Amino acid sequence: MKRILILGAGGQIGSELVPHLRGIYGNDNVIATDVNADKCKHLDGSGPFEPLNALDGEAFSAIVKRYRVDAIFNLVALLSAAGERDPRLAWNVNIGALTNSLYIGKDNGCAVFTPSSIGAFGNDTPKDKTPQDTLQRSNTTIYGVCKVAGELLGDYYYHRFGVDTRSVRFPGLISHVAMPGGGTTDYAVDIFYAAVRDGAFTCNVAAGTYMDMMYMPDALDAVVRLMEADPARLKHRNSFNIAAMSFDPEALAAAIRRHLPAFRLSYDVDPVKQAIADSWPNSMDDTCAREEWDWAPRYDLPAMTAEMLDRIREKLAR
Ligand code: AKB
Repeated sequence: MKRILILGAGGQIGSELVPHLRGIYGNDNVIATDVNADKCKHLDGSGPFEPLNALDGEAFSAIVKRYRVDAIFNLVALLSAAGERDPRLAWNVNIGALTNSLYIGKDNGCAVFTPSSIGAFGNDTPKDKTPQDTLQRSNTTIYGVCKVAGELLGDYYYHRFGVDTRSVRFPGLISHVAMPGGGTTDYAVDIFYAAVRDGAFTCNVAAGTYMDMMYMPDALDAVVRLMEADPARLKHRNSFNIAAMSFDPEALAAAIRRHLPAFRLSYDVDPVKQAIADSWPNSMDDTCAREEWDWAPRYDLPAMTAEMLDRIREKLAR
């Protein structure tokens, strides 16, 4: 990868992936784009930015040609809970941005990275140590339907046109830079802000609900490692299970209490989010990612919790 275009640079992943990639590939070689320029203010001056609606294929294609892009990272998505509020919009945005990335990638010789998710699994998927290749037909969310379709589309463009498409199934991502929005796993970020600010949190997902989660530095590392992996080693492409930690709200609260012993957790369960969470795996088996491109997370629950609390304390103090 020499010239990378990021779609959705102002989102939860993009806000950290853009500076991370600029640190590796050089500021001028990472072109940030977002439909909402205001969300990218924090990137000001650090490298090129173009306002872009990824659904506008002509404008998208013109930017790819102008910057001679050779890798497109499509981070545009309406997340799981937000998708249920407007399924038609979720399909149009999630599949529209991916379709444009794939055909523009094909026409311009670009590799394409697009994240899939634990949301690609559904009610009849095996819940524990969910295998890499398994049942994905029982999906109950439009977000998940888009993710399954996206995985199939990515593999189709690889087999049919030779586009170098690669993807990971991200767990819930935990970060202290940009907030997630509209996801089912958002509680695992919100809880840290509430713990530092109020010493208490009301969780919208029930005790005993286990989901895979990952700290953002590991997610950024996964993207770079996968995109730099030797293609001859890849037996899979779209998408790899990757896992780092699996916990329920009680286990997360217990980890927070090691730093803030008085922290209180209560529940006000959101039935839409709970049904989504119940349909997702408790934990994924990521053996294929470990074997095919040396995936190895660095953060477990205690290490992530300690760092999140420190960073959020600093951030709120500022
Ligand atoms: C969501 O909760 O919708 C996302 C995801 C797991 O893909 N964070």
